[in-house]
Formats: sequence, C-alpha cells, structure tokens
Amino acid sequence: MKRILIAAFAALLAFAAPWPALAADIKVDDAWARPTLGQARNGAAYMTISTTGAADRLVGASAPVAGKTELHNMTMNNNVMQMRPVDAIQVAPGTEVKLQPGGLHVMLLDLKSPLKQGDKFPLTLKFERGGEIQVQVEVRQPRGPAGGHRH
Ligand SMILES: [Cu+2]
Repeated sequence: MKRILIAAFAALLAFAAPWPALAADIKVDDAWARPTLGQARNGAAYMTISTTGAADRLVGASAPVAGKTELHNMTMNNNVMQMRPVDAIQVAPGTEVKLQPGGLHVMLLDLKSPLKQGDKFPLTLKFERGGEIQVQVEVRQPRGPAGGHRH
C-alpha cells in the first residue's frame, strides 16, 4: 500500500511539474543590445527582469549570434571599470533587476556577424527554477538621457 501511495505521489509530482508555471512568472522587458562597431566580435545584451513568483536566479544564456555567452558585471576597481563573469544574477520578487550599460549584462562573445541597428536576435535565458525563456533582443542605441548619443 505504501509503495502504491509513493508511486501515486510521484506521478502527481510529475504532472504538477512546476516548470511552465514558473517560467511564466518571469518577465523580461526591453531586451536590447548596442550595434557593434566595425569588426568588434563582442557585444552585450541588456534587459529588465522581474518575477511575480518565487525568487529565482539567472544562471546562463545562449544566442545563435554568439559563439559563447556569459553573465557579466561591471565593477570599479581603482577607478577602472572592469568586467567580471558572475555565476548567477538574483531575481527577487517585487524588484526589477536591470541589466544595463555600466552594470550587469549578458556578454555576447565571438559574434558570428555584426549587430546592426534595427536587427533582432533570439536570446535564451536559463533560470534555475523557471527553466529556459527565449526573448527577442532589439539592436538599437541606448534610450534616455543617461545613455544617449555621445558625439
Ligand atoms: Cu561583459
């Protein structure tokens, strides 16, 4: 009897697999990347991530346009901005995590072709709990006064 109960419980768990529901809790807004200049082989993707569910962690990403993709943060070190890979980016309920120039970003390495203004490319984000979410990244200049054109 006990064994049957365990099997039934396991089946229930399988059917109630939380992946789709959790993925739906994650919201990714305004995914964009700056156009690459000249022969630059690297780029960065920015976006705003929030969740209406439990806390989660962005643990990886992949994009067909890039040979390799890493999660990075920019930090000041002796007055020099440095990029460092991070293992994960925390997403807590009720707060927006902003990936933006000068801070957290998804680093796109070994680009297979330049990122051109107006283009869009798919980016798959991997969340620890929520699983994979694909977003479309728009290639454009930064918006707003802080990130406007600097000529
Ligand atoms: Cu970077």
